[in-house]
Amino acid sequence: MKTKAAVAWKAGAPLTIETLDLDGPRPGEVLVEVMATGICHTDYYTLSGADPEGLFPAVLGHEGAGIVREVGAGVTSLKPGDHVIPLYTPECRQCKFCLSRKTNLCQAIRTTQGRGLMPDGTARFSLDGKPVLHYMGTSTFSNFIVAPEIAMAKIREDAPFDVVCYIGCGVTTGIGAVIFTAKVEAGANVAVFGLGGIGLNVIQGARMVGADKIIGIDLNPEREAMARKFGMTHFLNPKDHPNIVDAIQQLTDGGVDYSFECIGNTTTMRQALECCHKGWGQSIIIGVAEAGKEISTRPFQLVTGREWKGSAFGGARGRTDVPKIVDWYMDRKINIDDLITHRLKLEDINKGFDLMKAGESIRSVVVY
Ligand code: NAD
Ligand code: AHE
Ligand code: ZN
Repeated sequence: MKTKAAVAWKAGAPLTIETLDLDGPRPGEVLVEVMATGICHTDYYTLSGADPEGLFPAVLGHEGAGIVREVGAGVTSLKPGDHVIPLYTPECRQCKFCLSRKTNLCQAIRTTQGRGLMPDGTARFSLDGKPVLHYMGTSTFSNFIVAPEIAMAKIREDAPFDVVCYIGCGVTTGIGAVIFTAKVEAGANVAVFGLGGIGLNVIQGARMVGADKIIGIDLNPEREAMARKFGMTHFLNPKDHPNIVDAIQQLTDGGVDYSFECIGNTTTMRQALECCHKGWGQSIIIGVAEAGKEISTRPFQLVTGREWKGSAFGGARGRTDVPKIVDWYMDRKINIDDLITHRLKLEDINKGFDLMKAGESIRSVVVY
């Protein structure tokens, strides 16, 4: 079949809208009509050329929601008509990682996914007979996609696609990092570095679990009002507080119990660790840093009890947890609506990247 898609031809170049050929689902795979997709900073990161795994030409996008249109042989958990959120972190429930119960990082298809291919080592997209690669196993900047059954969370049918697509990455990553990775407890003090599409969800997660002080840090003063609406109690702009670690320690009698880095900058990663309370503070890295960047700190920071952790997809097990997060939205336990600042047509997708770079959007959503 044919599908309309925004194609990334090379690093740094705008996406172009193409009509691609799409092969149907093979055993264990499903064909999904993507109804809406968010634009995450990680899409920009890969498009910029900073991603060591970035491959071109490819169809980017990993924050979608849609409807199953066809299933391949052997698919048992999905049928045509099911509403789904594609998962860049699948959940096979069989691999060593899934069975460990210690991580959400299912590795069943990670190798081929990182090479822009389906599990059988081939691409389903092509143009003029030449393959166009998949991205993160999802490629939601295409109106139709093929992906493995284990990489689809089945969701309720009354959930609006143009909102819950954001649960495919940003909402789950932010809230999940608080509740699944850090397991923040009521009364804890929290610092959130970066108040964009991820950081604001960390803030709403921290408020959900009853955190005490929720300190937001961002260079963009425009982020303060939205962050306060989502539960931030204190705002610090590094332009006004050159020693941000000291400013956070002063606000919290020695440091926060938990910090979250939601920028992807190795300098703020270090600050996020060092603003944690001696003896027990934990810092969670969510931001994705560009190729070649490394983190550093004095080992004494760890010797004296601070812990450095990372979180991918909020530590969520997609097929299990994503449908629950959709329920939280439908039950009005979480607010997603206010974070979706722009809705665009696929033809205008490059504008979505421009808005992100200019700090003018929280989330732009492409509606097919
Ligand atoms: P975003 O562009 O919406 O937000 C980034 C925010 O950081 C902006 O508000 C910006 O003003 C602020 N910022 C930038 N530099 C800063 C600095 N030096 N000090 C203070 N604030 C600064 O991005 P997003 O979609 O929220 O993504 C944030 C990061 O999280 C990215 O690196 C993205 O790749 C990553 N990410 C990781 C996961 C994961 O699973 N680990 C999932 C999604 C996104
Ligand atoms: N290819 C990148 C890795 C980027 C990365 O860490 N991705 C996150 C999700 S970001 C979503 O917006 C992730 O899930 N990582 C775990 C994994 O297995 O990729 C690089 O830097 O190499
Ligand atoms: Zn993302």
